[in-house]
Amino acid sequence: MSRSKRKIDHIRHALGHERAPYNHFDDMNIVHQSLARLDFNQITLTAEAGELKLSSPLFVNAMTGGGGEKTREINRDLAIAARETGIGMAVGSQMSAIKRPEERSTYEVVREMNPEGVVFANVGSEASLQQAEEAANMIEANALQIHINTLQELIMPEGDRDFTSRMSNIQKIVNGLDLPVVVKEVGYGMSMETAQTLYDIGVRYIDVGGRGGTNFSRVENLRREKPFSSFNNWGIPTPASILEARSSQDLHVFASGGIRHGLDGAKALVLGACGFGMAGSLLKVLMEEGREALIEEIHHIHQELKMAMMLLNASSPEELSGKPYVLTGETKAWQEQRITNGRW
Ligand code: FMN
Repeated sequence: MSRSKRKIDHIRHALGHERAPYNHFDDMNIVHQSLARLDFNQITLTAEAGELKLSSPLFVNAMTGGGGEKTREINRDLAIAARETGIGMAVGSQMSAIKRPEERSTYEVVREMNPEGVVFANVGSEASLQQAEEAANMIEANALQIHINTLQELIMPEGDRDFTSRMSNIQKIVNGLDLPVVVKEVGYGMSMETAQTLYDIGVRYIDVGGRGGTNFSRVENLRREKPFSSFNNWGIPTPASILEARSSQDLHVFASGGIRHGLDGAKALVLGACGFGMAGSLLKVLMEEGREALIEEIHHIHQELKMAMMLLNASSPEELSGKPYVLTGETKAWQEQRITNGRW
């Protein structure tokens, strides 16, 4: 199957696959505080993630490009929505444009539509430093994401099987690229061991990309004649993964995977994330209701986030970090069995 046909298939299956009604963010209750003392209109959403200055902790996470005109239109609309709402945006893997220059415009449109915005480039961990530089230059990126997606590759019949160069590739990019480099999962989450190993090779930004939203085991299984359904629930749920990553070294942790609304985003920030990405749910709004509806949805998410901040007396996203919460269910079990040296 061609790479561009695969991109379109991914979009169709990512939007179509069944999502569990339960999400691990439902295991987390932020403790309500009755004595609000802020002025709603003074609450700021500006956030800092290491060297990155963001006008909101929310960003559109990596999705597409490289699938011809359809993916160019999607990236154009996502970029316009990001510009109109002041949020960051990551493009999908640019390996296709590195291999086939005629696909470059499907990514370049993002910078054309949003000249001042924060934009993340995206490559796989098979990329060389030179390819990472090419991806970043293609869209004048402010940062680069390197995605790691081992299980997705294993389920994909045409997927990679040899990851022996992964660590050295990541290390070369982190050392050689003059931009923040975010290593990200795609829906399987990152453990404290993974976070520690990445820290040890110089990585300072990760996106935990946890389980709970778009499920690439399901997406790839829908494309297989004989699916590996036993792996459909593999992975670390996003809230548990934030706790795992934050219990380790001093990393800037972005949260993503199954964030449905501003309250889930606020919970991720309470757990110590410095920002949160949303992919599948934003794409669904764009594809089903159009660009204006997506802009309205992002404003709504910002309102929800500010409401949570108001309730917790947090005048900036950073101040949400460490606010009291109670965990139940499976997430409590993760915390009890895994977070032995946690800070929260
Ligand atoms: N992540 C990447 O790092 N690179 C990709 O090229 C990429 N392609 C994706 C394509 C689609 C259609 C979707 C829905 C997601 C893709 N992702 C990719 C993963 C997302 O960035 C994100 O990590 C994952 O979907 C979990 O977030 P969500 O539950 O909000 O969708």
